[in-house]
Amino acid sequence: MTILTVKTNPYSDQKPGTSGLRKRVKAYSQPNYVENFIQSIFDSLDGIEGQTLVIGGDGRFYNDVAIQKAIRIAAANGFGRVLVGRGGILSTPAASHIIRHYGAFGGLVLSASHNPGGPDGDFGIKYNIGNGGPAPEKITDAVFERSKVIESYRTLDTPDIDLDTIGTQQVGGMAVEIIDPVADYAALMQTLFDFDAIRGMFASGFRMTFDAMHAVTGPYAHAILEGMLGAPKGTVINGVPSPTFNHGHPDPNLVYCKEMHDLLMTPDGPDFGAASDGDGDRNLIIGKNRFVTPSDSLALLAANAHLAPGYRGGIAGIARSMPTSAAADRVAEKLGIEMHETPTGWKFFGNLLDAGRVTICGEESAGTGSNHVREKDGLWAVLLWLNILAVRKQGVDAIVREHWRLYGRNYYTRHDYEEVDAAIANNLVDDLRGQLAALPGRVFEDDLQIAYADDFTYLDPVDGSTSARQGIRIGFTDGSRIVLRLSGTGTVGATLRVYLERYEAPDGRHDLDTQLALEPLIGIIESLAGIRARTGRSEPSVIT
Ligand code: G16
Repeated sequence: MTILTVKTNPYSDQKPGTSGLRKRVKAYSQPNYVENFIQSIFDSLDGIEGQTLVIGGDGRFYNDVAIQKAIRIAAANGFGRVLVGRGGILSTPAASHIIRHYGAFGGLVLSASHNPGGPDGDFGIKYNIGNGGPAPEKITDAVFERSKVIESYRTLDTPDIDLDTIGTQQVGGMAVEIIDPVADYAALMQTLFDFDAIRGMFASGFRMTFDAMHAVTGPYAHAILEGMLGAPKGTVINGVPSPTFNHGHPDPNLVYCKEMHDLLMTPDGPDFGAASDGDGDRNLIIGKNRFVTPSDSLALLAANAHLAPGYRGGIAGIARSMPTSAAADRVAEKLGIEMHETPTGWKFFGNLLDAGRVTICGEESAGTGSNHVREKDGLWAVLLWLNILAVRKQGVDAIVREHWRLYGRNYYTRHDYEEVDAAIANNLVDDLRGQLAALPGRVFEDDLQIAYADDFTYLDPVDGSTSARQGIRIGFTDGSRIVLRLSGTGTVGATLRVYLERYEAPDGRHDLDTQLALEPLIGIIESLAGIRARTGRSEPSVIT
């Protein structure tokens, strides 16, 4: 088969963000946009000849088109084998597992995560390395540099591959294996959790709703929850992946899962509600009358992980992204294990996990996971919660309250200002950065005194690399904290994120309304940064 070398012109905007290159489908549909980016990835890797590559995505609009292109370019660049999820489907954590399980060189994950899909929605491509995790900055920086000067890409002139039939086909000299997207992942879950105990809980009448949001976790949740664990049919809702997510927004938060949240707050509602996002790596956890914030969920899962067979020997350490609340730090302290604070982005956990220094990681952005893969994992979090509920024989609310009585409560919220003019957002951050040196010592209402103010720089303790300018932190003497940073996953304008946290000791008040508890901090950041005045917004677009 003749390899075609096709001339192309570089694009200047193929800089991977927090998690791969996310753009509007319209941007991805430009001539050679996909080809340029994938060729730039392959050009930035050494030793791909004859290797195995995993390809899969969340099934969103354009997935099918991009996968066919990716297969041809992989074949023309000398890969020996690609493993593709049937129908082009692989959840992000399943892709991570498949890369590790089959010893692949790496993988292409086609997803824009929780962003909306469809012709007017978003698409994304992310490269994961052989440990199953997102490529570190060293690689994503090289890909961006390459994309700015690329002059040609390699491909083959072959018909489309049938993605729907399990088995092996040949594209040029490369084998294309279409594999079951669920089986290997489900088998892994079975090794980690006490399926008998969870099955018993369902058999004794425990009721749950899992909202797959018309996205990738549908097939996984049907197979594991309703199939292997015996949850009644109908437990999984919106379980058929749709290219547009049924015209919805597959972000498992209290805005887009409001109906489920409200149901959980009623006396007749189910005992447990959960959801996952577009590509299956995020999670939402709601108990009867109790929403669990992602930061609290991380702390609770870490404190109770030993109740699941996969973690019975204890956990080595915990890592959380910088804006995530410090609730997990208190658990690590009590357990006497390592605690790490990393920049936003799952890629920063990879080295710590590979080095065996941490077992459980989590982020305020609804992501938790462990060393079983190198991505956050929505269904994993749901299954660990189920395992804990089955063993402790208590409801979510009781478990959360008990945790606060033991460790104290970190009130926490995030205010997002979406699609803000990028210049305004950048100026706002720059101006705040300019004030940082003068802030320590300043006292505000409620005796809130600033202890430190900086722009977070991360020093990776494993490979010694540093990542600067990862978000502004303003810490107070009582443990309260304000963090402000710009999102790296938005596709239009800038998204300003403000993270607010206040600590209440074990014997303090744990029943306050979160927004009220954080009101003084909301006032302080407004007075320092002037968000509302400068953006012209009277309130955040999303509060989580
Ligand atoms: C991605 C990253 C996460 C990050 C989140 C939000 O998640 O993998 O590590 O916390 O984006 O990032 P940002 O605040 O920069 O928008 P996902 O689920 O979108 O892949």
